[in-house]
Amino acid sequence: MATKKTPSAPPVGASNAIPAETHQTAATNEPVLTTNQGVPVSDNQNSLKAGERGPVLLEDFVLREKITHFDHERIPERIVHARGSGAHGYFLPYESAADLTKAAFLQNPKKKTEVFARFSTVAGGAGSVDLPRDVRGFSVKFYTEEGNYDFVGNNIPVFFIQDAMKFPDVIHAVKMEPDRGFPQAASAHATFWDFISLTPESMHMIMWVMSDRAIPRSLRMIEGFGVHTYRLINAEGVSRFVKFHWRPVLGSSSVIWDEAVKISGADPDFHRRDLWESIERGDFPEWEFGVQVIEEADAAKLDFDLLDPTKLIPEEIIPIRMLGKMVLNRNPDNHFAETEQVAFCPANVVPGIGFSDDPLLQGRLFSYLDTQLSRLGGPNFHQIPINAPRCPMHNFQRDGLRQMGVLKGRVAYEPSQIEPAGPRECPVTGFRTHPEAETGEKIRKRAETFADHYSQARLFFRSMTPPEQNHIASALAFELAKVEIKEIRQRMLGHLQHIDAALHDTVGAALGMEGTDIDVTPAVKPRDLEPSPSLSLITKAPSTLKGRKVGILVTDGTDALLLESLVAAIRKEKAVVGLVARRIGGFTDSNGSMVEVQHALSGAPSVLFDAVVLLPSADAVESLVQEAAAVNWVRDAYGHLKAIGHHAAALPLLEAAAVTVDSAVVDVEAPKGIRNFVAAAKKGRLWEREPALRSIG
Ligand code: HDD
Repeated sequence: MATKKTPSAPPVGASNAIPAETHQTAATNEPVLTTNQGVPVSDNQNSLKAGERGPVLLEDFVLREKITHFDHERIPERIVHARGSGAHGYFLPYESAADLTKAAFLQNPKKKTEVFARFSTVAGGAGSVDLPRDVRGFSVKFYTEEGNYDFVGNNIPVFFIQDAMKFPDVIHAVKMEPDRGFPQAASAHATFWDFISLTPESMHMIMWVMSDRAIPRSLRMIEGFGVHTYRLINAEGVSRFVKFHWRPVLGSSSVIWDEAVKISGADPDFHRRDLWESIERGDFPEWEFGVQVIEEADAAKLDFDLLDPTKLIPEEIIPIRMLGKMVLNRNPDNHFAETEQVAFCPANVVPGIGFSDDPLLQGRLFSYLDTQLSRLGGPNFHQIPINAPRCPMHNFQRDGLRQMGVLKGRVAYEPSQIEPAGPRECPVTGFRTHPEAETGEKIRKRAETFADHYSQARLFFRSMTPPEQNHIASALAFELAKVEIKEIRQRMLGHLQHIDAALHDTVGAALGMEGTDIDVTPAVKPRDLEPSPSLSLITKAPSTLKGRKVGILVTDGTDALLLESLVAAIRKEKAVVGLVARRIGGFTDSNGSMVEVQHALSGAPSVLFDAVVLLPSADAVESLVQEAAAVNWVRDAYGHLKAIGHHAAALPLLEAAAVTVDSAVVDVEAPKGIRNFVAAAKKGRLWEREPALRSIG
């Protein structure tokens, strides 16, 4: 039988091709960017808005097509924020916030609202590690009596870009490079810095992402920010602008980069495990929820545009008013059903909360529901238990993929004579958009008021303590050293010059590229703003061991009494003790009792603890000195600036690890030794130790 020849399909885009000349830029002969319909695009930087500071228009088919395509690029994992950890809990207001908002869940200090929170990294896949250098997502679904309100923010108060039109670009740049499929969960590669170095508006966020904020100690210790300006509207219809904040009650701490690298290997689930275990043991994470309030009439007095998501308002200028507290007190029953299938959406608001015209927010209002249609398999994902409102829900939407309800009746519309008693709109309790006057041309244009890209980057850097500044410089040197294209590094040095001359010089020297900058001309001359000490984690670090973990290295013959006193003192501070021995089976203490331990030395490097104590017996210490894992345990704790408690028998181990005794290396057998160790551990890290141990670059 003769084989039938299948005609080959025409190449995509070949048939009816528009003449080539309309698809080449006049200036450089590059191919013209088009939509998926082949329509040439005039502006790939700005959404279509009603006036340059106005809201984005639904008519913007270029934006909608670009975002729709992006939203559906990964199935079924989230295109961003794929790796997340979640927990259930509740929110309780401190007092009525009726002066600010009519939102029901913010009225009554006796009324708890159920919540589900999810924390995430942005760039990595669902199976990636917990501690890459990255932004953390901070999402909270409030199941209020007026429907679901979703807070969908980050642990950093500003963003890389000013317009949602650029979101697919920045995410494509940071994700693994499409041809080679690496690197996973890392911004230290050429495509990310290529995009960033050509996007001056990202410089403020870059300072944050290169700071220790991007490597948090625990999800229980991250701050949360709404990033955009939102509105709160009270019962009288008065609208005020707000910036939303979450503050962890435990205080904020970070790890340092060398720890992050080692933790990623020792425990890739470091954050997820920590959140899970703390809830299991009844040590419930808590956050305060607050707002910075800006009267509409005062918005113009700020020295930047409130609609620009690359800017923050220092707390020294507008303090945060705390509205209430969230407590996470229950782990999910099933990770997939809850943490994976939960769908957050910034468009899910309740009466009393409203949006601003921030063009990044406006794009987000479209993107989330759209992406969830494919991730969660159709338009009925609001019926999945974790997404379903806890209050009654009635409407005429019917059918569709994965419809779980058996909805009765003949009428699925209104008005209706057949079924006059169906659900009907209610002008009194129904959601109303704050009536804001909008004027202006339909236009793709970035407002002039968005043009200052360096002043707040400089403000952030100059608000840091010296160790924090050094870490930013080291992070930049680390990341840029991984960029093989010299011009990208040179252009970044050009930007750093406008942020801080010392930072620029330090990074330039660390890269060995002094004097090679590619000059960058700022659109607006950077200004010197008043530093904001509240932006520094070190400045506001609480003195506490609460929620932290102390590792105690034990061996056969460890002094039982000393161990008991130490454990009691540490637990009194509401910290967790982890006993580490060579074998997981346990050890025999000085009383001859067999004691269980939680960790084997080989699997529990000291990076997993916030402070350590060395309690080997005199007989066992020599064998530890021969053991790299034990020596590294001590050396790393010292290098990571932690408090180290010890007794006389441990001195050979301190010596083998080249530890120089300082105020955080404490003999726990000395008078008040345990108390002194606890005091040193409560300080977190001994920053004064760092300059002798680590240089930049
Ligand atoms: Fe987004 C997920 C936070 C800009 C589009 N985003 C997502 C999540 C968080 C944020 C926390 C994870 C939610 C979860 O746990 O399920 N995103 C932000 C913040 C932004 C931001 C704070 C800037 C201020 N995002 C942003 C833009 C767009 C998106 C500009 C698109 C126009 N984001 C998405 C998305 C995701 C998402 C593609 C992926 C998975 C999902 O929504 O459900 O729609």
